[in-house]
Amino acid sequence: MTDTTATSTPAHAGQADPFPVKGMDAVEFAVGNAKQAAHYYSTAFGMTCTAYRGPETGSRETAGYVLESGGARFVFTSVVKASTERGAFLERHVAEHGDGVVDLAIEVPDVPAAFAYAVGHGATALAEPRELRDEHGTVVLAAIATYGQTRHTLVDRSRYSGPYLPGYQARGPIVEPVAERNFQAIDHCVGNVELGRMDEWVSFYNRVMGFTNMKEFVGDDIATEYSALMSKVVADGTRKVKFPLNEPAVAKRKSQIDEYLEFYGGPGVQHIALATNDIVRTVRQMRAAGVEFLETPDSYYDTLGEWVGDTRVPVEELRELKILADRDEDGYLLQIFTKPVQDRPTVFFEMIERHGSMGFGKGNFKALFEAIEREQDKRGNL
Ligand code: TYF
Ligand code: FE
Repeated sequence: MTDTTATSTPAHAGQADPFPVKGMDAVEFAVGNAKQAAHYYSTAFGMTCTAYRGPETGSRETAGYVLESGGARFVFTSVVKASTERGAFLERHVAEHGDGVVDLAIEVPDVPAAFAYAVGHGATALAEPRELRDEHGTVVLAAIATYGQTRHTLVDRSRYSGPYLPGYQARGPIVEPVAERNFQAIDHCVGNVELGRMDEWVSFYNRVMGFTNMKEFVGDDIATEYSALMSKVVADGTRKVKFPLNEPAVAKRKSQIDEYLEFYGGPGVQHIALATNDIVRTVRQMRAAGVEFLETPDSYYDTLGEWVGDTRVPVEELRELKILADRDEDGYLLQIFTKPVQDRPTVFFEMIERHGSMGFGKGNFKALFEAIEREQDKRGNL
């Protein structure tokens, strides 16, 4: 965790950003049963279903549910009856990986320009720029490949006022919405890649999207001691889109990243971090709804005050809810991690409340990785 390339300031200060982005557009999951996933993310995560497509709306191949919480948008897609390449791909994706992320869609101001830049710098094109129209206007889409079977759709919805995309119809919530939303934005999306491949994927984002490295990373020293992973973070010039990338490290025990790669069947999205402005209320609400979070030992809280100092939330309340805290030169953050949200030990979520800190909680890596290792041990993974 040595700081070499400190870049908290916008990366392209004074220069034109080579790949301007507006933010994350959506995270799309391919799942075995989108109807039930939509219900879980409504009841357990407090998200609101806003749009749907399926056989009833003329989509014979797939059913898709759009769920929102503030500016965070998830889409859950299941195959009803495969009839195209995409349907067959989604069916295979679920068979091979279980429920998982197929698309980290990014909103950009100019899709043809972004696509041309990415492909011109070596990205694999998955879908050429195309316009989709309905009575709500026009959306422009294109797609490029990233790690594993994951892709980045590039979206321009500046001339569109519909609920999501042409083909989706607005619909009401599945359950009575929570009084106050649990989170309002996607903070970062983390990818797990194979041993020795992390730097290639960091270069991919540097080259293809002009993303630059953030200063926080897990290097060799930490990797072998306890984390069993290496990690670097790339982000766009405005730091709205942040993609940490992990690879397994050879350490004392089986890496949590190796476990992921084995059970997911290859590289893919490991966790999605969701920004909340009241992590206490969020965690109370999600725990009450049955969401399981990683445990943190009491000893963590016995010394927390000494190095983190005062935070908005008293240490005793952090201890009660097992929320972690970290501080750096810019401020502090509060964070907590769910256990995997499917039977495979693969995708999980993080809730994060930032107060100035642009970091990822490196002061917590030891406590966090020990908590993950206790879960690995329960699964017989020693
Ligand atoms: O996104 C991050 O970097 C933090 C820390 O397996 C982290 O959330 C890194 C690796 C991991 C779990 C959390
Ligand atoms: Fe994270």
